[in-house]
Amino acid sequence: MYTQSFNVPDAPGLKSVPTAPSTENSEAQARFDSRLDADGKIEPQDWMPDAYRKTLVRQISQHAHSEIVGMLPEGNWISRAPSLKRKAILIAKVQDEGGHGLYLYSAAETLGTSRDQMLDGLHSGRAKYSSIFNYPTLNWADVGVVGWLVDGAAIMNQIPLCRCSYGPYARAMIRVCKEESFHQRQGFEALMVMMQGTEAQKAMVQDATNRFWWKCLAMFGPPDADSAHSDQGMRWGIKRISNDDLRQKFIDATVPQAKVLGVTLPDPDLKWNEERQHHDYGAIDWAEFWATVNGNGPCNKERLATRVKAHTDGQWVRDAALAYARKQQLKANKEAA
Ligand code: FAQ
Repeated sequence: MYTQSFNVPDAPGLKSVPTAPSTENSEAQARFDSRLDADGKIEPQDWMPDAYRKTLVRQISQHAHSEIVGMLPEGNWISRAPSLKRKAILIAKVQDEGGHGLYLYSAAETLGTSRDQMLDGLHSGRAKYSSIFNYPTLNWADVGVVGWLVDGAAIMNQIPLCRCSYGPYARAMIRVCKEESFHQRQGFEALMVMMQGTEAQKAMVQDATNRFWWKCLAMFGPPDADSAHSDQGMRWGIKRISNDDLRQKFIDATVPQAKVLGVTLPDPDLKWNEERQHHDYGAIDWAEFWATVNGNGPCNKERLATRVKAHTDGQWVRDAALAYARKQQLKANKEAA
């Protein structure tokens, strides 16, 4: 389905470095520009323009927040999974998402921000996380559809990020994509089983697909024409493929999967366009997307409240870890004296 081998060329003409280099440090800027021109990596110790650093902190921290908030809709079903096997798979998957958050927070920390600062951004509502996690998971089929479509969309977006110009982010993405690829397959397999079951089970899968399809298309971000960060992100080699192009690739890859599964994608305008060699599709409700991104989706308040409570309840763990580290340090100092 989606594997590390999924790759596509960069959008032509968009990867060149900014035409107006900063005057703050022209020699370092020239080195930075030529590294990007040569498709090389920028590492934490390298000089980089402030705006590049800020963009990375914004994107990587939002991505990390999405992973840990993304644990909540699926975590909701761990205690109600229909079998021991499904429960074990789901626990492992949710745990993987927490791990992805950790790789990503660590990658962002190399840019000079702290975990506390990033979490403060999330908990105060200043920082964004993916819109998709503000929708509820109402039945067991939703868990399968999250794996199939949400992880599927996430991989489509993340595989180009394995070639991102910032080394720590690119390397984190390689591991994340391998795990997401397993997540997507397990979701599809769980749905295949349900589609061979009773009429009621098949109806649950169709209902979950109907509710998640359009929200997954919006995960790729606003249309290119309205995407504030795309042009600069592409020039810096952070983004490699535009929001609309990734969305189109996701649709083209998912249509045949829906056929195999036996579900209908809820878009009467979805059809193959011979001339474009792509599927045409209907209009996405961007007003609903922005309302959700801006805090007014069905579960925004619940998600944030759950995260804040988990953080507050975990204070004693962080205190204990720090006390233990201090004790070990004192012991080491004594032994060295
Ligand atoms: N939701 O100018 P652009 C996952 C914001 S991980 C919320 O196009 P950009 C794993 C955007 O931040 C899913 N906000 O922005 C999993 C910006 O606002 P700002 C997360 C969105 O950065 C699976 C404004 O709109 N993946 O699912 C969204 O160039 C299952 C303008 O947009 C990543 O984060 C949205 N959908 O492109 C876990 C991947 N779209 O910051 C558990 C890395 C846009 O100015 C279970 N991120 N916005 O206030 C990216 O590739 C990019 O940041 C995009 C947005 C493509 C998301």
